[in-house]
Amino acid sequence: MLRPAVFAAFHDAYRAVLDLVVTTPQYTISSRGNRSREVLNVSFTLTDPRRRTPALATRRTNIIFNLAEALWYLAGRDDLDMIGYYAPRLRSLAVDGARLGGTAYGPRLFAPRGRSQFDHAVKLLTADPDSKRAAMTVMRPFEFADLSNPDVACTLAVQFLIREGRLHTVVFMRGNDALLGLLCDAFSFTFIAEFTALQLGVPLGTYTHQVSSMHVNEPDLPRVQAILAERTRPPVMAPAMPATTTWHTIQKVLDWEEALRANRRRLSADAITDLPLEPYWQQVVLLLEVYRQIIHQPDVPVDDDVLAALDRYYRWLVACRWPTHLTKD
Ligand code: 5HM
Repeated sequence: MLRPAVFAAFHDAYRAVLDLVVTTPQYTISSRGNRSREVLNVSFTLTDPRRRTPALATRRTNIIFNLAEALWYLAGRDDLDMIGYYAPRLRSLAVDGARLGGTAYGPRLFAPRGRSQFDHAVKLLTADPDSKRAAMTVMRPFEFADLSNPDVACTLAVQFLIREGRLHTVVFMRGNDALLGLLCDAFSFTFIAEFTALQLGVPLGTYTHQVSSMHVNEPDLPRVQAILAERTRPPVMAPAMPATTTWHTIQKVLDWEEALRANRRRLSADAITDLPLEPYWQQVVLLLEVYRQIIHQPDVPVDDDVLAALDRYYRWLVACRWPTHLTKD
């Protein structure tokens, strides 16, 4: 096969990759203290990149972290203040305790605003839609030279191509943890692809993910087996990002993110519907409110009205991830 395997939804690509790596690994490796099963040169194409979250109860997907990470990238940020709130485990990667290196793709892709690699890619494709040049590099030359660097970017590059009027995205990774990193990376890059298509004013095309070393760490094998054994059929949705979405929209959502993270604001289900945002983005802010309650009011169940205002699929994901924070009835 000379071309990547094709799937509609990430759910099926994810299960296929996990199955491949644990059932027929090519190698067992041990790098930086991690023993892993590995397959080289794994790639897949998604024909519907909006179906970016797997419907797997056993995976306990943190949809709020996924959204926050994509927003953190778009914001061009590298601070732990924001991303460490959603994923405390990332704190161990920050050499100075405040900023992330290779994991922070935002400064490499989206900063400075107006002159970023992303802005140049959009300009290039606007001027020359058939261009093969709109490739943004992420890993930097010599990034691995310091052997003690705990955080070397795993993504090599992100390329956009417009073909027959649709935006196709290709992501190249040197290595990917098939259980953990793959899910987060596919989420962020398909989200960024959808935002990019809107900025270019073209429909969203396919998303292709190409990885040199696809692996699962051995301690995670039981989790992977549980995921592969799952037969759940939960509600699935793939809402489209509204066509009105601009950098201004992202900034408004980021302003809410900051206020909720700092516990300076709180939102009732009614107040959410009054926000000057499309329902799609209101749902994102609502999820951030759910997380504010989980973190800042850990002893109180998440407000039932707020949960009821969530789209069914988001509510299902929240219930899988934080069952003890919901009322029992
Ligand atoms: O030794 P190495 O630098 O490859 O360890 C980092 C590991 O983090 C990668 O091999 C990969 O398993 C995981 N990772 C990922 O899957 C890391 C990042 C951060 O750039 C990522 N996806 N986005």
